[in-house]
Amino acid sequence: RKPTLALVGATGAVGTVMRELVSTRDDIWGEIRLVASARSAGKLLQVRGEDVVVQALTPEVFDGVDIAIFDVPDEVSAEWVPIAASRGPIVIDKSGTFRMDPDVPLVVPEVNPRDAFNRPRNIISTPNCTTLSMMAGIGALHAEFTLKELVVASYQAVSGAGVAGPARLYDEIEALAGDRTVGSTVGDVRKALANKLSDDSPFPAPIAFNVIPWAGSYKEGGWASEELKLRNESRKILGIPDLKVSATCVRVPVVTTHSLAVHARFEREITVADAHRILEAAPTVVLVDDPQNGVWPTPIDVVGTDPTYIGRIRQAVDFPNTLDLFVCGDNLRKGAALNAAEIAELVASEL
Ligand code: 11C
Repeated sequence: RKPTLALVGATGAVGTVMRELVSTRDDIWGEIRLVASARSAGKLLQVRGEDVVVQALTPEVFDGVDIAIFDVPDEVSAEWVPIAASRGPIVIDKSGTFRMDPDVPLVVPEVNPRDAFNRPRNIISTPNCTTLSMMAGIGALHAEFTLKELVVASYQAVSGAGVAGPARLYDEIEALAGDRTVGSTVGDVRKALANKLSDDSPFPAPIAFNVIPWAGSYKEGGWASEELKLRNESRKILGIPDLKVSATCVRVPVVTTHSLAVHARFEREITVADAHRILEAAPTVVLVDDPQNGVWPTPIDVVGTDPTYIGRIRQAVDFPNTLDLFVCGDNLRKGAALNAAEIAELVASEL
């Protein structure tokens, strides 16, 4: 019998990519059940070229399900993931709710696949898209050179904030288009937007023509939740509890694909040639690193694809054993849906 898969949050930004992925990857699934809030129940959505009726989130919807992938807000996961897990399926949860629970593995198949098979709560978490964007590459470098410190600046796409993110960016661009002076005096972008759009935005400042040094919610000490997630999740996935990590997360006017500037210190000397050799051999990493010829990864050149792209690899001049590099990864694919699909395929192999 082929396993039954439930996709919870099937109508969201990640859910949409999830349906596309299960329709195009190796078809190991029997029934694929689509689940969403009561508001979306009854809708028809396509999976594997067929219309499937969306079912409402209820305890019974998990009966007979082998694996359930959740991509819903943290508070919905907090309530419903334990209910689902208690009714049988292995639950793969994309929310932040269970990631740091010691009884819930946090899995990136390229880095710590074995952790997926030790899951006391029947739950596996999948990391934040910002963390995930660099994990395959950093994990491969760590396996040979032992990572000691990470300093990261992110350049995060608006779709990280869900479907409302791109909607807002497009609205703002449309509202500002045509005025070739806007962006040249203090307050002119805010004023132009206030005249044309409601201030109901998923972002705390205008995102068109701008960058915003904030992603997520406020945490003690002035940290944004994304920055602490990147630190704590990297430590757990890599299995380095005392890894030194510091991050600044920034939202940029890119639709999809997160980028990260990474400053990584290792236990011993590592050269650019070492990094090239390791990353070229990493199956899900694409090395795009020929700066003399203008070759490096950019978000618009990688969006919609599965790998992590790495370039601009330099040996830090003033910091021993340290590389600086630039990573791009589609935040909805490897950053979210793809990692969950890969975990599902991994655990399905034991069913
Ligand atoms: C963003 N990384 O770009 C976030 C979205 O913990 O899974 C995902 C939040 C999370 O806004």
